[in-house]
Amino acid sequence: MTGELRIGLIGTGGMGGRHARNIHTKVGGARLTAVMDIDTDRAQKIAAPSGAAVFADGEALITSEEVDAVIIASPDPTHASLAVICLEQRKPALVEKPLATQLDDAAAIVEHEASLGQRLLQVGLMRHYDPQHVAVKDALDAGAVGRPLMFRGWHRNPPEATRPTSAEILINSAVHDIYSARWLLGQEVAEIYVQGTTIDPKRTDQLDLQLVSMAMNGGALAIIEVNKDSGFGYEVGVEVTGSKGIVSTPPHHSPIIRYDGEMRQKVEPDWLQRFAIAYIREVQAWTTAVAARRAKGPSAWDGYLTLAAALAGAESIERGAPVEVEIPDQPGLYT
Ligand code: ISE
Repeated sequence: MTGELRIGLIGTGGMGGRHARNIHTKVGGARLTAVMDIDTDRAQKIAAPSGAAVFADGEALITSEEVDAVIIASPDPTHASLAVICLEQRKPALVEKPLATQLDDAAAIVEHEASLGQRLLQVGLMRHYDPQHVAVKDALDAGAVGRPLMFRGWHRNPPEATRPTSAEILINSAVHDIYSARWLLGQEVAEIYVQGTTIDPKRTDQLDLQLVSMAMNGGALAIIEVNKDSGFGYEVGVEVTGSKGIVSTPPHHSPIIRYDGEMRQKVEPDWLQRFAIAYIREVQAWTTAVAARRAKGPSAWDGYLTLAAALAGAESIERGAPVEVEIPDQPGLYT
């Protein structure tokens, strides 16, 4: 591919808006040429700095000759059908997580992509690009703590205007931590059990704090605390216990201040701040890989497996018991 990669963006909310800003100002070799959102005023504003065309329809954007590659950052339930159009058009796409909200849709996407024999999709499981997570992965790969035995993750969110259901929390939030556990341990989720608690006992389908316990297929264990409303800000970290030691992400990016009899450290308010660098690195890595026609990074297969575990987790809440996660044969494309 010669010249700049021409990117079409579908969805201009918090995440889409951030990707657009990064492409305008921080990512080299790429330019935003098309934008689509049902909120056309917002789309116009996002498109303006690069003079991108504004589309009223996702399919029209994907099929546009002015678009080489697509970012799908629209609401979760729309991801799967838009990803399918990208595959039909053979257009590379960065699909925000979750890849789909229904497992059958995710399976169909994996099957479709595998049948093309070409990786076109990357899924926005962006912990993969966070310098803190990468440092933990590098330490594990270097054998710094021996054989990984257990993953522990914490994922404390700020409150949202609309309270999600327990299943939505698993599908939208916990997929990140499920990905981190698989990636860092190098094992798949074999069984999952989710327990939770709520501040309002009447809202039994809206667990505020979930404790996700997983048995991995290589014998390691994993636990994740997912808090939908921490009450103090946003915090994500991981710790892996190995046979010879423990490696973990440091607490926060900001300085620790000791003053007036107190020791304080600022907590980031949300993921856009906590993962600011990861989002730039993610889109830069994606555009570079697309331009070189060598897709890397979290794949549709990762999207499928993280969703399978999240949905099994939701089922385990219903059943009050652990649920096995079926791991299908991995298509050769993803090995
Ligand atoms: C959000 O959509 C994200 O992707 C954030 O990384 C995650 O921490 C948050 O829980 C999600 O709602």
